[in-house]
Amino acid sequence: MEEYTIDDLKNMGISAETRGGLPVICIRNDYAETKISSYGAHVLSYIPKGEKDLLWISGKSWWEQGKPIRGGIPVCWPWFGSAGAPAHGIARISNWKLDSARPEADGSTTLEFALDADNMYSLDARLTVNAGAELSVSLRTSNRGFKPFTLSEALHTYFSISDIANVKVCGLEYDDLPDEARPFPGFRNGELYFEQETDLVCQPGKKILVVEDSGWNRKIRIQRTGSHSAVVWNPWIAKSRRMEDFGDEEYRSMLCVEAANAREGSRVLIPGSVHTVGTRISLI
Ligand code: TA6
Repeated sequence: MEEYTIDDLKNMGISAETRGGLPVICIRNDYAETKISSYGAHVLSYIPKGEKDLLWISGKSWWEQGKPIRGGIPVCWPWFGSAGAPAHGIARISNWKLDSARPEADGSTTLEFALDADNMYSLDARLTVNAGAELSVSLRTSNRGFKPFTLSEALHTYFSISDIANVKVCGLEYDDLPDEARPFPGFRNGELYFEQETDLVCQPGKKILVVEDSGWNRKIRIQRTGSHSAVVWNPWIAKSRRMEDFGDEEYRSMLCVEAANAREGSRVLIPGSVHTVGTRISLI
């Protein structure tokens, strides 16, 4: 990481704090307050000036090494879900290095985190967060090894919502839904509503999806790049009760819409190749 003095960082609106036992970096600039833990390179909150947090964190989340934080933007890498063990990969339970921090000419702030190929997969990961009028997160994977690697991944964003009964997701087509989920009761007239557990790995979905929340009269725009899969998840009642780090009623206040490459959307990285997935989040 470039050498910064505490004053340098303070002048960039960057400060350090902790949550539970985990390190947290706080960015305050003219646009928003954003918090990120170097544990998992995990964006925890993004609060544009005058707005509510766009991201959601469980009141029952673990805040300890070796366990994933429940909420924010978990980095699922270098596999998605049960494509390996532990579920959703090693990135979200690893300590990343803060490689650089810089103010941008537009007044936003950029942090870069690194997870180096000393992990057993010969893969380098870089996560870049730009916090400004929008929140942009991108994950770059480099195959430093001598064998192809099948990469699956997600920027597993948990959005904060007024109530699950008040929201819908716009931008998915019927044919994007996984075969085994069709016909999906909540999918009507090109819009996805939530009336049951919803766990959809959609392929490919439009690059721009919108979460419309009539309860808070807000629309959250999600622009995916380098992402062939759009994952939409709400655990609903029974699964919420089964998760130790998730409140029984918390399914009402969150919704995941994820920029991913999963299942048939997985990417084969040949030696020396690089792949970047990104999500850009904003209120519209
Ligand atoms: O992204 C949806 C999903 O794969 C669901 O199947 C559910 O397992 C969710 O991720 C949360 O996974 P986690 O390992 O964080 O409990």
